[in-house]
Amino acid sequence: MNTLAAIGFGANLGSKVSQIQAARQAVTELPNTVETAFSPLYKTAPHEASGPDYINAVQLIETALSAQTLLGYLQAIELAQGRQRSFRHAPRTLDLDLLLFGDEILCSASLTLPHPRMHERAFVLAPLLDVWPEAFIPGQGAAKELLAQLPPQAVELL
Ligand code: PH2
Ligand code: MG
Ligand code: MG
Repeated sequence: MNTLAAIGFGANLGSKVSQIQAARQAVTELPNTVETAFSPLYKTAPHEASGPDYINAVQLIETALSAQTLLGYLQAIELAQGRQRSFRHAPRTLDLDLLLFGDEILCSASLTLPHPRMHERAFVLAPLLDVWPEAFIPGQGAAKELLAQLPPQAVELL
């Protein structure tokens, strides 16, 4: 059975746009997975983090993979594109976050669904709404209303 999943893309080191494009292609090539939408790219100020501006985007996929298997693939793509894990929220060449996996709510050692901070992040909600205006975050509410309630964050179309 296929599940509709949302993946957040971020990069603030290196060739940010080409890294996001390469990662998009890599996700599209995962087994039993098809892309259904890819948002415009956004230039965003680091949120609760330091370093250069980010490029952010959101991809929707339909997949027959499990959430845990998909997460493993996303982490492998991050590593293949030079991701290093030095400290929390450190600048990175590529960050792929599993945001939503159907309407699953999950809290395991390796994966929390929905992504635990997505509802506070304009750099996630704005591109998510571009591709899915009715997006609903289980346990939080409608993405549109959540974005409207956030304090201003520097998020602009690239
Ligand atoms: N990711 C973070 C922390 N802060 N800020 C922006 N603008 N974009 C990000 O992708 C981002 C962030 C941790 O993953
Ligand atoms: Mg992240
Ligand atoms: Mg991440």
